[in-house]
Amino acid sequence: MISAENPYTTVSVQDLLTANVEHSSAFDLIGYLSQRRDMVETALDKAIPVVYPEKIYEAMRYSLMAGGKRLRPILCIAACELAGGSIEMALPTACALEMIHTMSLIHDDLPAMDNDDLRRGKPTNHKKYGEDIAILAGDGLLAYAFEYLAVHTPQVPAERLLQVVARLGHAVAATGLVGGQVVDLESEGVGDVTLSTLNFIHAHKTGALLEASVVTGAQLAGADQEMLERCSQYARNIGLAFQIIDDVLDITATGEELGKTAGKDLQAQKATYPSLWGIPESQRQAHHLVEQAQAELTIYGTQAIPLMALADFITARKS
Ligand code: GRG
Repeated sequence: MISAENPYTTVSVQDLLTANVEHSSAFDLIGYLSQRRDMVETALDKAIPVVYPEKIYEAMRYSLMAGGKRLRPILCIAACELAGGSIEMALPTACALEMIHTMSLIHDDLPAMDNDDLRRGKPTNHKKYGEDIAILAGDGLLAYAFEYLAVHTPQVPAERLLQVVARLGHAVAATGLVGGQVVDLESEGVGDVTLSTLNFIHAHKTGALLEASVVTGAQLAGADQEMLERCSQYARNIGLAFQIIDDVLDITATGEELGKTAGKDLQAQKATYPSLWGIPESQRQAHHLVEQAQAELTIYGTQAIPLMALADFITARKS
């Protein structure tokens, strides 16, 4: 949906039209993203109703339903379809990924972490509900994500579902988001952060959940080892490209476009890809990573077009 209500969370038509879509010239990326996003929003809305104690459910929904590109769920569904699975079997995991991602944004914005006031175009969760409730809203979303996919996934054998649960846990734990965040916090204000430390931070903080999104989608459909490895490599490349573009946008985009405070990295003296390479080289590296990601999937022909187009979207996005 190209919504006027929440400009921070929509996919800009112009971005998509100017994207490099050579792999998908006949593919309606705008329609695809908008249809998938609506589907995910509807499922998320139903997943967490407001019951007693209302305050915590309202706080969880406040951030979860504030929009966002819904990139992780869309990647999960696309990978499941690539591997021959259905949208229905991927949707609960897709929603769980968005719950986990939203949880990480709530905690990342806390005063003890990035201390931010604005997210997805709205006051951050702790600004609206207080730190205590924001921490609990994150905890509630994280725990419920696992319950939700375990209880609601149809047509998937239990042992496959167990692999998905393990993969997600690995992406969130100290082996993933948590580990990346710790090194990020330790690196703040440190003048000489190396490229390998920067890569570690982002492969874990941002890349792990993006990779899990694609890999769990393929796992749900019972993909073979070669496809899982190709999906993994595709996702590692788009994950890094995504973060490089995120760093560039922190400098070039406005707070209104981003829906969060712009220029935060410079202000916090954070090491970023543009600080190491400059903006033009960062953009070139991101494009190269997207091409490498797409090359992993060319053997799947037209079946891979949505994932190819999603990779293009990552470098073309403006928010
Ligand atoms: C997971 C237990 C647990 C703790 C969290 C706070 C933390 C540990 C990790 C931080 C993870 C984080 C916030 C990484 C940044 C990832 C990133 C680039 C977010 C922006 O993603 P978009 O652009 O956002 O997809 P939208 O709003 O579109 O969904």
